[in-house]
Amino acid sequence: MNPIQIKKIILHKLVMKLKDPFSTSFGTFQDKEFFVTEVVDENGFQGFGESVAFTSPWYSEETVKTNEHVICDFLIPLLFQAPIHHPDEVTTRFAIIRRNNMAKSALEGAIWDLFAKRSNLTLSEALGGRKSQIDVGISIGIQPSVKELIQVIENYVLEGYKRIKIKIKPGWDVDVLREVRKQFPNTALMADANSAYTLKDIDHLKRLDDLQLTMIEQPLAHDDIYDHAKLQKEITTPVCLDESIHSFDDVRHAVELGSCKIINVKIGRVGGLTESKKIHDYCLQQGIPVWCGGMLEAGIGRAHNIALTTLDQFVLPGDTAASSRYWTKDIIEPEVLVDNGVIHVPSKTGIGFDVNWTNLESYRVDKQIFHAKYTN
Ligand code: OSB
Ligand code: MG
Repeated sequence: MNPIQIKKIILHKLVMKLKDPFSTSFGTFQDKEFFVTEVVDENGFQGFGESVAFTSPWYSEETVKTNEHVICDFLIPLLFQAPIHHPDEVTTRFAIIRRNNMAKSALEGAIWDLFAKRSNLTLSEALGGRKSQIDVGISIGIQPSVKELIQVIENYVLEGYKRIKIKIKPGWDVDVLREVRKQFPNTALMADANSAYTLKDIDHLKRLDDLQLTMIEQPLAHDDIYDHAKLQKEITTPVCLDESIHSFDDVRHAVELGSCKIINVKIGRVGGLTESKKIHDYCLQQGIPVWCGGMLEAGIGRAHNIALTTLDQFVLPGDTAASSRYWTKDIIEPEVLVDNGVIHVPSKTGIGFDVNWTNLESYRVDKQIFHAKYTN
């Protein structure tokens, strides 16, 4: 295939209001500000990506503003240096820039979509995915009361979600989960602490062991891999790492140390689909289950998550819930539908969904266009 000659890159800045605020141990989200990246090639094919960093550096150090700075001032110029033969080259080309994985991923994802469309493949096929439908779970934010939490869970269980994830923090953990387990004895349940605990809490976290949780996600520090290994030795609930994982090597270190038994893959956090696939392939070989995390994405990011989840080792339901769980109207059509806990993988090429420009423009607050000038 001829190399991709990028003609222009368009950065659409959007602000979308969440239907309901989403609360975690580190803060509450009311709306989502992010970029849709659009990469246009010499034939007029368009590839789309989404940036996932939030406005505040609570979950990770990247923010909407750092994404913009790094994308505009460093990454786009690197893409304009030379044509691209395969999306894997983007990761190599971006390696000169340290970290800033969410900024990198926003562009890399658009190039994967573009590459798949040029190749007349779905993004799932281009990545090597084989599932035609994926199982999904849902992540539930911290609620005002246990009663309300149980009501919310009840609704999602009735909708068919395959696994319920409950956000926890000190003071909203063991007792809440025990009550939930009592009400839902046969539902797959897990807890996400978003780094709210330390090794001093080992005895407290041991109290989760008899609740048959599928896993506890990121109990300890966001930048730790070592202490999680100490914790995992002391508790029977499987530990899953989220915030601590930024690369294939982080996964390798965590697996070699025994820091976790499960990996949450977020495409943005690890710098793109190429790195996600590398992590997937290693976990498949090591027998480590993986699942696809979420960053409250709009439709384009959601479509990328669906495609990634079609890879074999995504054996646990992810956080890719229906568009309607987050947004009154999404930026893609059709929007992402969940049918009894399952998403049917679209069969159109690339991400498999069309951009709904009317909706996208209704959320757009800024647009920047960059024209390619190849330097060699
Ligand atoms: O830790 O997985 C997380 C939302 C924002 C920031 C971090 C996390 C989350 C979620 C929700 O759990 C995932 C989603 O529904 O997109
Ligand atoms: Mg998490």
